[in-house]
Order: sequence, then structure tokens, then C-alpha cells
Amino acid sequence: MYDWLNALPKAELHLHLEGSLEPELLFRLAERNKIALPWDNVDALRSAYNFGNLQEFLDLYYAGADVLRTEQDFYDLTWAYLQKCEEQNVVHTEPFYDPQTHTDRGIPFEVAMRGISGALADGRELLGISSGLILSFLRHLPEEAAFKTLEQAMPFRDAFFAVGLDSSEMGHPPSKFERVFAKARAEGFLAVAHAGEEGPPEYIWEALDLLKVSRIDHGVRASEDPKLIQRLIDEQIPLTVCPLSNTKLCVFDDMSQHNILQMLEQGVKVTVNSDDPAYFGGYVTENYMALHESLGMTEDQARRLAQNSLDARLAK
Ligand code: ES4
Ligand code: ZN
Repeated sequence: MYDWLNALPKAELHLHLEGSLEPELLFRLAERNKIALPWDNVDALRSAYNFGNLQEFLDLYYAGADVLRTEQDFYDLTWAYLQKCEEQNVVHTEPFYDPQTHTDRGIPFEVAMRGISGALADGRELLGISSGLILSFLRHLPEEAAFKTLEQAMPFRDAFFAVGLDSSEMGHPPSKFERVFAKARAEGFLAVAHAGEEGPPEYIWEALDLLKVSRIDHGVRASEDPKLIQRLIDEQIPLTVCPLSNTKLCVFDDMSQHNILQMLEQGVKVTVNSDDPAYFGGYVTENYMALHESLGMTEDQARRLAQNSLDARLAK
């Protein structure tokens, strides 16, 4: 089944580039940049990948991202991810990156930008993988900081097709970013947002009604609200679901509890994605495989999920 799932042509629509930083590359970049790490080796770092919730993961994710310093580092990170895409027949990808994670530690906006965009361009040319980049705002920071980030992006307007919203969800509802999303949409960006991962269904309503998103990232808590589920079905609003992420971050106690196949059968446009594959134990094929093993996902269901991912692409 693994090989069959791997061979399915698919799109990945929920992937944080900083979350694809494998421990081996993290150590190599630390050495290249002469950065002392708090972990003795790759295994010690991997054994820290045990999370009770989203925030515990984010603390490690931001610490790991500190090894990314030069344009070449961002290129290498993105290129390693694209090679995985090629291996797993991901024919199209729409990755996020968080500019603030880097500008806030003194890395100029354009350093990360150029490294990432350069690798995506090479991915198009050399691997035939189409892509579009999503500029994602950190929601634990003030809206003012998101405005500043949008401003910094304007000289590179064409490098992005959408804005997104990620990081700590609880206490940081989409409404906090209504104005900056309005400005981004006025500039021609599409919008997506993480909502309903740890946060309540109300955050999904807000993302739809206030941020006017074209897609919801995660959205698994929608199933608590039948009216919301009906709207997602009626409007065919895609959800970018990340099964291994949800179990690693204890959104579901066990994969056997995951609701993605129930939502698929209800007619919700759900897709399968890896989120932060270096931290959550697998790339997109491993996520499909986990659904097969724990929920008995059939070949027909896998085909529909993969087709949904291709249908839900937003980048040209
Ligand atoms: C994230 Cl899993 C998840 N949720 C919210 N923000 C994130 N940033 C990176 N991974
Ligand atoms: Zn995410």
C-alpha cells in the first residue's frame, strides 16, 4: 500500500518550510554557521520531539529555526523538501514560511525570501514541481507586526500568492488580524488561515467571515458544529488536514479517533498534508499511510483525497 499511495499524484497545501528542517540538516547548518546547540547530537534532538500541545512544539520549532542564517541555508532547506516531494509524487506544493521568525532575530527579510524563492524556481525547472509561496503571519505577535511584515513583502510582491496565519492559536482569534488581511486582499493576495486546530469552531467562522479565506488550515474542530460543516460542504471550502501533526500535538488522542475520513464521507473537501514533517514523523505519503493503517482508508478514499488536494490548489 505504501508504494501505491506514494505513486498517487498529489498536491501538498499545508507545509511549513521551517518544519521540514530535519535534525541532520539542522546540525549541519549549526556547524556551518558556528552555532552551539543545546543538544549533543541528532538522536538527543529527536528524543525531544515529544509534545503535549501546539505550544510545546512551537517552542522547539522556533529554537530549531535559529540555525537558518544565510540565503544558502534557506535554499538548502527548501531544496531538501522539494526532493522529498519528487520522491513522493507531490506534483504541486504551496508552502508557508514565517518571515517574522527570521526578521525578529536579525535576518533581513530578503535573505530568507531569496533562498526560498530560488529553490522553488529550481524545483519548477529541474523537478517539474509547480509551487506557490504563502506569507504567514505569526498570530501570537501584534497585528501591527503583521502590517510591518506585509510592508516588507511588497518589494517582492510576485514571490507570494497568498497570506496565511499560524503559530499559537488559543487566545489569538482571526478577528485580531481582520484589518491586515483586508489590506493584503486589497493588494491582490489570496488568504488562508490556521483555524480549528486547537481553537474552537468560532475561529473557523471568523476566518471565513472576517479574513475571507479561500481555505482553512486544519479545521478539524469544525465537526463540533453541524452548521459549520454544512457551510463547508455547501461552499466546498477545502480543509488542509494534517493527521500526524494532530496526533503528535494531542489534538486527537490516537489516529483511530481522527475525523478526516468521516468528513470526507460527509462531503467536506478535506486534503492530507504533513504540516511539519521533520517534527511529526513523516511527509505526505506517511500521513496517507497512517490513515490506511489506523482508519482503514481504502484506495478509493485515498484517490478522492489526492484529487481534493489537486482541486484545492490556489497558486497558478
Ligand atoms: C504550526 Cl502545527 C502548527 N500550527 C500552528 N502554527 C504552526 N507553525 C508551524 N506549525
Ligand atoms: Zn500548520
